Amino acid sequence: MKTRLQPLLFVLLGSFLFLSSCKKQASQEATEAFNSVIPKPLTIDISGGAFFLKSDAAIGIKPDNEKTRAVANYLAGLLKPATGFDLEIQSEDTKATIVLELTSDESGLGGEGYRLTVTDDQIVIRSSEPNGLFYGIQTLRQILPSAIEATNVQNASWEVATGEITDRPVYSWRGTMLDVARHFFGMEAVKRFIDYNAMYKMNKVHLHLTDDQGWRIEIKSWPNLTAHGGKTEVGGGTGGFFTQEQYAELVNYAQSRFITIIPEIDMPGHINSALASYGELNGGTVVPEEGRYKVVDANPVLDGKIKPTDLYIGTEVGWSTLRFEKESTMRFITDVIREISAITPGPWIHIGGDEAHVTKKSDYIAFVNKFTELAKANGKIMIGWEEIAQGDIDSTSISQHWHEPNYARMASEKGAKIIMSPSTKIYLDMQYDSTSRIGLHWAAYVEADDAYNWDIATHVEGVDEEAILGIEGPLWGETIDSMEDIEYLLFPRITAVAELGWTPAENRSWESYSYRTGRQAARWKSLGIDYHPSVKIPWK
Ligand code: TNX
Repeated sequence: MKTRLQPLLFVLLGSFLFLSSCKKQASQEATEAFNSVIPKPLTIDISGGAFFLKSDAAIGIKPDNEKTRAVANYLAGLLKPATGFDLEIQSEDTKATIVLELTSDESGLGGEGYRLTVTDDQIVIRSSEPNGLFYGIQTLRQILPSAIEATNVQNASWEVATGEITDRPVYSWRGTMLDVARHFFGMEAVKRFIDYNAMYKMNKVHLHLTDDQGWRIEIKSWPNLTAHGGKTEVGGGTGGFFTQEQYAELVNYAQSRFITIIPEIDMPGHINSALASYGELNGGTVVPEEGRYKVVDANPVLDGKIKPTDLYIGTEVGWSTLRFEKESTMRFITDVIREISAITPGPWIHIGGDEAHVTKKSDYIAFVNKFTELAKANGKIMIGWEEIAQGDIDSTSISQHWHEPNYARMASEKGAKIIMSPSTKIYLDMQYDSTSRIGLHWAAYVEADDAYNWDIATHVEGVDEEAILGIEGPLWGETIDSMEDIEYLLFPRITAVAELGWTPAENRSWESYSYRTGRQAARWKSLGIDYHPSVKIPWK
């Protein structure tokens, strides 16, 4: 009896062991998604199994505090529309289906770094700071099926391949700029723009709030700036502006996505919208001279007062200026910098400083020095476009390189910090090629590969690498007037900005990046993004 039953028992035991260890293998799709994250993570280890997100899943947070709750709520909100799941948040629970844990054990990865571990029954994201948890969530988003981005419930199997990703960024400054001055974009568009940046782990969004064509931020002590100066835009549309309360809402929205808003008030040039709003700021008539412009002192007078300039709806640059010697100018810049600083919790304020072609050089330098002093007095770090290197700047200022390598070297020699925005590589308003329906091409045509194939650290020879904070891709607004226009110029190039800023040069290659970018298209379609189907990318 004993001997006859034994083989049968072995067979039964064997098949039980086999069946219980026979976990599901990851599909090719989930495996590819795990390997296609943008920006490319530091290390990726794939272990072959599969995790499935189901409706009974919960999100565990540890420790349970305001910050981990906020991140968990963001995650639940992100997963809800496409899955239809109401994921409960469980306090101090490291056994939950998805765990978000703050732990000093991961401090080696820095505050923005994270470790994401997927096993067949659990997903754990660990970081030393909430920022890292948020970036881990962005990675999780990309390793879920692309249908996760849909705005209504999808009939999908929410599979994630098992494995581990450890990650951290190279640069602390990763961002883009949106010009809301040439054409105005309202709250909804700017929020979307912020979300697109968050998706690729960017941490700065710079808003170009004023220019010749429009003043877009309320200044309570100078109300006509927006009442009059905000009324139009390039081409003659109705323009618009943000109240200070709306601006605060944008700052908070960005902050909840670990993005700092950098407000730019462009001075002393690019200032016609202010000169058109207040005659007392108008320092003279601008006349063309040998293809450039010149300010003549003749002040047109109306009713005993200096006449303001006319509003401007064209696209020429470099023809307007504040006058340093005017008392009203000093009051104006003092008030504006004070009010902007007061509504901006972040440490930075951008004072423009570009293309002041009709400002006397000595006045320009005096302006930069005055801006530096005012920014400091208001507790802010001053950022300016590269030309500010001509002023007495030091390690407390930041210069944004866009065109002239000499200015970048000059800033570096003076000890200033540098943000890289070279127009020939990463100006997001440049056309991809001559057939692009919108965009400019004064700097270059910037195809997807041009935007990717360069390096922040080595782009300008002779700049101290330590001085470089990171990267910003500016989207100037002369030719864009809708969300579709923004998306067409932003996608796919935003992924190049993100990867250059995040991933070490030795981990980057065009072959890998273009493949991974090609796989983003399905996500962008789910999100309704009108991306440019660049011929350089192998779209999937
Ligand atoms: C130059 S770059 C400008 C902007 C224009 C842009 C168009 C810089 C600091 N100034 O005023 O909008 O080119 O590409």
